[in-house]
Amino acid sequence: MHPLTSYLRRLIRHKRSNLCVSADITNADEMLALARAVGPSIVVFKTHADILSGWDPDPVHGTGAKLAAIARKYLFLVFEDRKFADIGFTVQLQYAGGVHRIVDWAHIVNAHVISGPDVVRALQEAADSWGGEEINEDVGDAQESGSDTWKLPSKRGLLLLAQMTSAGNFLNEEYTSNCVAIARQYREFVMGFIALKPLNSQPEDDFIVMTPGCSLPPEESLDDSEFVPGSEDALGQQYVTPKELILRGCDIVIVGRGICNATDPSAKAEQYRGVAWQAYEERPKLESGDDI
Ligand code: S5P
Repeated sequence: MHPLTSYLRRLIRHKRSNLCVSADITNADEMLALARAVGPSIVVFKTHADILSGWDPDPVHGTGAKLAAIARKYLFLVFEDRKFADIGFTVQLQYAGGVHRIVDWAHIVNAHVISGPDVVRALQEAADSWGGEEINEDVGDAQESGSDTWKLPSKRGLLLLAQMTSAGNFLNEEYTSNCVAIARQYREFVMGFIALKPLNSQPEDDFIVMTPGCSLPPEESLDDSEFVPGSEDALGQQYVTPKELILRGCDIVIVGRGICNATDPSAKAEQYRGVAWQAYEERPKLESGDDI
């Protein structure tokens, strides 16, 4: 099993959380404030670095280093939702270079395999060339949250986009199974998938599944910041409840606007965590190792 997958599975049980908050907001300082606010309730924090104004690129004191420090304090993994999709040479530059230097601070990234399997090999090479040492500025609240028990694996991980939530997308069954085949070739780097359901089918498969398009039914919600499950937003995003996703066997539910736009994001994250965790405890234990 990928070391970050086993780390994540332990975190899930420790924090009683299957929740990933997606920071779909557009200012770097607000993104860091959100990470602190929802930190206690989540196991993964998902970013879109390229939508943020005010990104500080300093490798030691900048936004990425601060986010990594907050992640260490509250015990969660950082997932940069970069959706790499280019030729191998280019994705290596996008992963390790530019303003964001994603590999320095994001434990997990994701990729489309539309350009073929070499995108995975290229990202793996870039991850392997990365020093393995996180440079975390001490941002005041970044005390070491744990002993060796929570020592982060020094490896980076990749999720493949095997299915999507947007209406009319082209990721059909054949594409999904090709994705799984590529993941099997690169087990030491690929942790799993963005998908709508678990995709493990062979005994040695231990891929994790993270699923967006998640929203609470209006009658259960603390406020009106989300979309109605079973319906779409104005741009084709399709929603399912956290309970249904977890009962299907998904490991992590990803929630963006339902939490980011809430009156009280930290209370809302805690509500999502509770609902998803209750479903997780109710579901029969799967063979994928989620109860190990
Ligand atoms: O198929 C997908 C894959 C992803 S990563 N559908 C998605 O919605 N996402 C991301 O999840 C999307 O980029 C956004 O950041 C988040 C969903 O946000 P929400 O506001 O709809 O919960």
